[in-house]
Amino acid sequence: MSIPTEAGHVHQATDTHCPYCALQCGITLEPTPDAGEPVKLSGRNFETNGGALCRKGYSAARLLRHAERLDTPLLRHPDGGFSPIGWDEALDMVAQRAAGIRAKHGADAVAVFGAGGLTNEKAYQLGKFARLALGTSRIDYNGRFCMSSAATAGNRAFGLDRGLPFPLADLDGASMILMLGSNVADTMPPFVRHLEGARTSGGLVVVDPRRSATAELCANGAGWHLQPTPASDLQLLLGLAHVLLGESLVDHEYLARRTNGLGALRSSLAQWWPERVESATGVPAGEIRRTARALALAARAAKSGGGPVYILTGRGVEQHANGTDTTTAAINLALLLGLPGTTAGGFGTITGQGNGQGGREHGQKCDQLPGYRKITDPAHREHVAKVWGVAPETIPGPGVPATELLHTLGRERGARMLMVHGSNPALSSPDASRVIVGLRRLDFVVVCDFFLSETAAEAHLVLPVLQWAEEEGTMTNLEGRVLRRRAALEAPEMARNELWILAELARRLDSPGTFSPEAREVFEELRLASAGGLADYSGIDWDDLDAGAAVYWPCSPAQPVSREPGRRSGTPRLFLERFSHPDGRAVIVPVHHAALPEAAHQPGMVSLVTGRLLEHYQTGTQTRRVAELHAAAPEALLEIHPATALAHGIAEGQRVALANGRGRMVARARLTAGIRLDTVFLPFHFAGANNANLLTPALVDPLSAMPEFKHVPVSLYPLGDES
Ligand SMILES: Nc1nc2c(c(=O)[nH]1)N[C@H]1C(S)=C(S)[C@@H](COP(=O)(O)OP(=O)(O)OC[C@H]3O[C@@H](n4cnc5c(=O)[nH]c(N)nc54)[C@H](O)[C@@H]3O)O[C@H]1N2
Ligand SMILES: Nc1nc2c(c(=O)[nH]1)N[C@H]1C(S)=C(S)[C@@H](COP(=O)(O)OP(=O)(O)OC[C@H]3O[C@@H](n4cnc5c(=O)[nH]c(N)nc54)[C@H](O)[C@@H]3O)O[C@H]1N2
Ligand code: SF4
Ligand SMILES: [Mo]
Repeated sequence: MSIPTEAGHVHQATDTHCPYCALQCGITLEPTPDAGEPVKLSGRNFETNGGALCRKGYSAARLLRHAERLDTPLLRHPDGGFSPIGWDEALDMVAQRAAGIRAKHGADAVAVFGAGGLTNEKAYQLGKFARLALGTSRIDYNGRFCMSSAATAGNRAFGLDRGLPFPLADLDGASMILMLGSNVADTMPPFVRHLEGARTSGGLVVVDPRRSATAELCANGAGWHLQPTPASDLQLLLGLAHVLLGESLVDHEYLARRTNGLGALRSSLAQWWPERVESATGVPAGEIRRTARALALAARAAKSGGGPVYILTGRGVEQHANGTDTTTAAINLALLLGLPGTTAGGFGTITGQGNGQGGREHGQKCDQLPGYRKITDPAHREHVAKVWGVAPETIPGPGVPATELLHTLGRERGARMLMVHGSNPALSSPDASRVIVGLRRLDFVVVCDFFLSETAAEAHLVLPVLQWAEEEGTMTNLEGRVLRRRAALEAPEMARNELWILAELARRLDSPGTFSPEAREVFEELRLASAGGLADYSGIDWDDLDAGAAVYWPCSPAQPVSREPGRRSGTPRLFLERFSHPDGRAVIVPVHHAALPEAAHQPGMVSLVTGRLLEHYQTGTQTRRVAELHAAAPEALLEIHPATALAHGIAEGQRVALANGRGRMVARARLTAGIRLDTVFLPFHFAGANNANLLTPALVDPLSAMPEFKHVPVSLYPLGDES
């Protein structure tokens, strides 16, 4: 797009998608007769949302002309505080600082942090910019905190990671759905319509230590709720698999034909009989048997024409220091039932951020190049180098994953300069105070954002970028379907398109390769770079997407795309003939329970689990600025069982300090009998003393580098109102 010159208004209705989560609900933006709000936003009948929106999506347009919107580059002065500067000066400064720090400390002294909310084009361009313009290996992104363990498990089992390997609407007719650690009723409300089939059949089973809004959907015979102790899902899943094998309820024919590894799994399950699992998880042995038998019965019925059976995971089971193995145990269960890659059901993981799927394919991950290629594979490097017009040696090797990148900032082995695009790690990282200290030690921090996030507030330079309704691009939703994000109005005069910012910086840094400021041109290059890769976009045409074609990756030029409404193109359903490992088989990886290093509680401690509220998105940079959302959820509330509260001398509404070896935060008690006695819950949407990540450890999963966000031992201290 061209650089906007004046803040303008939309002149016609524009079909686009919600800026927030991976459901990517369809919306329409129309001109408003009164100038109070820049556009009128309404739900559009799109396959994932059927016209419905949640409160966040519905109010998203209120942020487009928000009073606190950043509208000029801001430079910090030595005494704190920011003053406006011009774009040329700002970009010259970034290039000079990057070049200077690189010359002095080496290319890896400059680090880049990206995000799963960026369009495919921005994610692609950011990875290319880091490798070519900065020459650094140090790029990673917030998806490490989100989808990394599920992605690692999917790659290991199936040879390919696409969150849902089938269209979401396939769930509609399900007879049974096992939902592990996902609270879609709050995190993706329009998703709930796709659970109706399973609920009608009495087959919705939700696994969550809390009686979440999603667990509530199991009431009145719609299914049942299993309430394990936090971080014990691995044992629960081993127990379910134990029952299937012990009672000969597995699909032997499928296992023989489509999988490897059953033998090793057998011995790994031997010790996990239901009574033992009950003592590890708190889930009654009878419930474990009932669930395993119901799954087997439903899977068998599905193969003779009954409704399909799905196993789905969310962050509750994935964001653990054993997240990859726990997700693997869920995949193993689905394989034992003979579901993945069939029309009788399957396994899926529910992607979180708006472009959490595309954001993990195009090369902003430290070990990855576009098209889901590996940065360590010589053939992969050669392909991408050719598209970029450079020698393969020009592309640096693998960098370090997010937690390591952020926790070494300004330290001996760490970066001296950081560029942040689309994330607020000062709030969202584990052990966040360590990140804030690191940011303050850096020689130079540049944050691109449209609000002064807590991370931007720590920057030397803040660059104002466009919001979703002002930019063109593509996004890939939770189903692997590629969508068009469309500009409906002009941006504030001094805000800039991030593609343009990266292109301007690359030019100033004399980067090899070309950097276009136009989304469509970047998309055309992304197609070439991804061609032949696992996430192949080469057959996806921008004009087809514009015309509303439903295209799912992989899509090569050999797969013609249809624009006919209701027709799906590319690969809506993966694995129907073969899995993506060379022999076409899925791999059953036996996984084992090991006590987590932090699991040992001291007397009086409880398990803190963290997660989300309906009203707020992530660190709340955006939703805390929407008046009605702020009014509905103004501060961090601590969900605690009345009996646990009583034991700690905590009353409803009282302020409580939560503390452990890393830090201390404060929240107001909200008593609820829906949570386990040994567990408390906090959202991570709030800042300052309300930040839940002051308590989370930098403990990461050895396979995926996913941090332990969902199980933290803490002590509780009731506070007086003034303390
Ligand atoms: N309103 C809202 N919606 C969002 C977002 C948001 O910030 N706000 N963010 C988006 C993003 S990026 C993501 S990743 C998704 C996340 O979507 P979800 O995965 O649905 O969200 P969470 O609330 O993080 O976790 C889900 C559930 O896991 C449970 N849980 C915690 N620990 C455990 C455990 O050890 N075992 C089990 N079985 N369950 C556990 C929690 O109690 C919680 O109810 O939401 C997306 N949608
Ligand atoms: N304790 C705990 N911590 C967690 C989690 C948890 O469950 N518990 N969940 C983790 C998960 S799943 C995730 S995804 C992360 C999310 O946490 P973050 O990565 O911090 O994500 P956001 O809060 O969405 O921050 C995005 C920022 O980028 C800005 N922004 C939005 N779009 C763009 C854009 O296109 N370009 C630029 N430059 N800026 C943009 C927004 O204004 C905002 O300031 O948090 C993780 N942290
Ligand atoms: S569910 Fe997700 S995509 Fe849909 S309106 Fe809400 S935040 Fe937006
Ligand atoms: Mo996420």
